[in-house]
Amino acid sequence: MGMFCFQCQETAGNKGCTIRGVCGKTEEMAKLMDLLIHTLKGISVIVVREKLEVSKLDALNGEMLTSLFMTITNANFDSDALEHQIGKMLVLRNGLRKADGVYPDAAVFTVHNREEMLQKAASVGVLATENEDIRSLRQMVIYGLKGIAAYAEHARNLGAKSEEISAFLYEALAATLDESLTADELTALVLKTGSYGVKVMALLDAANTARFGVPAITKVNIGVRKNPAILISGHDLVDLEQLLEQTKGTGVDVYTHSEMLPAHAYPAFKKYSNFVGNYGNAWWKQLTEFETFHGPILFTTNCIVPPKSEEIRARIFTTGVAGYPGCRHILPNIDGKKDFSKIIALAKTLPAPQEIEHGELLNGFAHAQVLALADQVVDAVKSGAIRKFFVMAGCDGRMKNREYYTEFAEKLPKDTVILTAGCAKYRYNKLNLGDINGIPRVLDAGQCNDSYSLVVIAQKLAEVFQLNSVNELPLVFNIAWYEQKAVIVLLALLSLGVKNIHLGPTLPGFLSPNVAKVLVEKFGIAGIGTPEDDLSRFLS
Ligand code: SF4
Ligand code: SF3
Repeated sequence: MGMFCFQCQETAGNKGCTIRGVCGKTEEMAKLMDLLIHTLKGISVIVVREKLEVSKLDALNGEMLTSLFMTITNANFDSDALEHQIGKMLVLRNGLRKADGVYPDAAVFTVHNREEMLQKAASVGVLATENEDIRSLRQMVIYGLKGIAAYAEHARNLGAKSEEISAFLYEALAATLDESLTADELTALVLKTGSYGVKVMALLDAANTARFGVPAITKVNIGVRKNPAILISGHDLVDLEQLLEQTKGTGVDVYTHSEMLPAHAYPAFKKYSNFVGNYGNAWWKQLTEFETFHGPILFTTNCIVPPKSEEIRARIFTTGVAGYPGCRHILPNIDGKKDFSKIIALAKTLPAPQEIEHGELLNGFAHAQVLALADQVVDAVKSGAIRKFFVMAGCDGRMKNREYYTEFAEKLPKDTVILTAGCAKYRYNKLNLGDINGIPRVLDAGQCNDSYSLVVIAQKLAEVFQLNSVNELPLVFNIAWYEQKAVIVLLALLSLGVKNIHLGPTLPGFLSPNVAKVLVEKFGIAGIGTPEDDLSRFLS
């Protein structure tokens, strides 16, 4: 078998991509990612075994996050960048080892070039773990760690570092090489991973709001103006801030795409008169939306879709962990500043975006804003005006079966409210579902990491209604997943004791039948059916 990857919801046949990723990942990239993860495990074993002080490993802590984040679905398609990162991590790893230490393969193997890397990778991938249940649990931990790393990297870019989270990354990665761990112990580690998911989302939430202010209800324009423009995608708000600073007064407008939409709700970005609005929809629509946008596109993180034409590739720039061969990559200076002048210069030579829709979207219902409306919300629940809340957070994707989420939202009775976060929202955020006594029926908390806000809101409601847990609220979790950040959001919810989560459009291919059974029996996890059947079940 050339490659094996089953980390995302679109994995081939819901079993695994073995020839080429449905996402566009090549066998070479898949193997380099396997080797990178193997290297990180080796580093982690050394850190844990030698009891190295994580507080003294700042540069390594950062590179661990970057490495994990680079392997998230649709973040980096550049084999050169992956090879470079493996080389960097091997140098760091070798500097940590004790001369007389006895270590596992991951901590000692050597490779000198890409060919040797690919050879080595063939024996260290996902399938190297033969027992399918242990494999499933180990991978669930690793995918959760990738999600944690993504959020921790964004927080780190804002100066918010957590040694506690880094220490857990080392502990958990090392544990995935520990042959003595039983399935029960690994299941406990999966839940512990989830608890660190809560911590990292809280860390990022605090870092974002400390720097950019508390998100407030905001109407976001979805039409266009007549100026040349840059489209910014991904999740990194520091990159957005630098782009807005550098474009102000240049005559070049800035629009958000996909997961960058929630940026409009932060007070810090409202002062930029060239920050026009959001263009388009979820990540996978980029294939057509980048054509009509006309201007350059900056990817700050996942999700990249391999561009259809050379013309579009020439307009795509990447930064941070994102990468695509042939697209220009922007590195930070030593002080973290990025020079976006090439993007701005290119924008000036290109036509303004073509309008594909017009109107406004309502945004900014993160926890502080919703809690400010708490009295109104509680009254609406008490009077029966709101019968039920549906948490429909997570990811969108290109598969046809995701039409379920649009239909589901359309069919929801008018006395129900959707709480959303992540790019899943694009399946229903333009449906004009109306409001209940002034409370919009779609409350959008922000990016996928802002699922944390939904947890805070749910916990607050449970407190107000004097309930023992959020499971007693009139609240249904109907989550859509695609990549590994959604995995950590799911694990975070499980670690908080949330039960009966519905996960779709398909259950993860990385769940072995036994592991799936545990999730069903212990946590009431279930898939989805038809919108009609599910609605009657949820509302009964
Ligand atoms: Fe396949 Fe998803 Fe892995 Fe891409 S990330 S290779 S689509 S499982
Ligand atoms: Fe979306 Fe990629 Fe997951 Fe951040 S942008 S939620 S898929």
